[in-house]
Amino acid sequence: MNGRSQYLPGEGRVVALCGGVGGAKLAVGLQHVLGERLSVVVNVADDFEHLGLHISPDLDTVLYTLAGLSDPVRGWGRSDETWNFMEALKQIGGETWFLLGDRDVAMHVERTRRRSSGESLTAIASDIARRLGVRSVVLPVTNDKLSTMVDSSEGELEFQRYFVGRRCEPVVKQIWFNGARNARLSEEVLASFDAEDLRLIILCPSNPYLSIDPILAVPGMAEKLRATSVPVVAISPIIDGQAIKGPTRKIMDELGLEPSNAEIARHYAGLLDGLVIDSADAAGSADLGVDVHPAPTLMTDLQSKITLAEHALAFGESLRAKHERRSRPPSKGAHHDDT
Ligand code: FO1
Repeated sequence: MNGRSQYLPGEGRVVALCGGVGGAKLAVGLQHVLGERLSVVVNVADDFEHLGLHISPDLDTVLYTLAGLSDPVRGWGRSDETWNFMEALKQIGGETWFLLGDRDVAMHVERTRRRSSGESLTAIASDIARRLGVRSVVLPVTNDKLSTMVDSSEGELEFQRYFVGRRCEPVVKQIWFNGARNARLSEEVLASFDAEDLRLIILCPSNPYLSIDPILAVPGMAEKLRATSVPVVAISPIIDGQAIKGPTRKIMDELGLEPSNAEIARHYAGLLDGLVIDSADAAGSADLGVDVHPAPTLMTDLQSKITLAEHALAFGESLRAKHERRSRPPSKGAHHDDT
């Protein structure tokens, strides 16, 4: 399928559910095609308090990436960063396991100040997005506290302690989301799903277990996906039988899951109409239980991000006709872990 010929630019809105680095790459491609018609709903379960600051890693990754300010090598933080703050902190014996660049610190200080004075994460993100020249709408999934927790070979770890502090080395036994039971979808997120001209919902190729599941864990989100009258399309993080990005493969192994598109389709069962898989995995993908669209999913430069976005949008359009009358089975995924 040629994405360009089948998507109708200029019509309707698209909502994308997104984690950090991997998902933000696709968001860049989607923003290029859709501009302000894109709403990116971002995971906030990686957020934590550190050095007295409220850090929102995935939100900042999406904001910096869509503003063209992110570091192209790390994927997180800002490009042209300096590290005087960290060096000075180290000198006086402060905590340095989590790196905060000098420019990035401004974001955390300002967000912390505005939250203390009563502003919501949503309002702050929206204002900062505008100031940074981001064209799309960037929405934290909730303004409430939501925290990914990892039960590991080293006991219970808060997400950033596992991910950054221990570099994902401990064996993962279970993942859950503290606060999920009481978290509420923000009004702006609800409005983005209820928009009359909503045309498509996309699950970005973020880590399903660490980045998309916490979004789905907020009460009402999975129901929105099941009940929506527009197609829901996910982009698989599997390329050539491997999970390309970060610790996805390791976590799947540890949770006893095979790193395959079949497993990704099973994980999102009941929520999806279609799965974009990598062209390298096209053979043997007929029986995944959802419509499948092969495309080049490795995003190395701007053009590959735009091309994948165009494929996802064109695939979504092709599913709209089929989608008129459908009845989805209940989700098999248990997305409401809590303590
Ligand atoms: N990731 C790292 O691997 N090491 C870091 O020191 C680190 C610092 C950091 C600071 C601000 C920020 O917004 C993100 C940062 N990240 C860092 C990335 C981030 O913690 C993870 O990639 C995500 O939480 C997973 O999506």
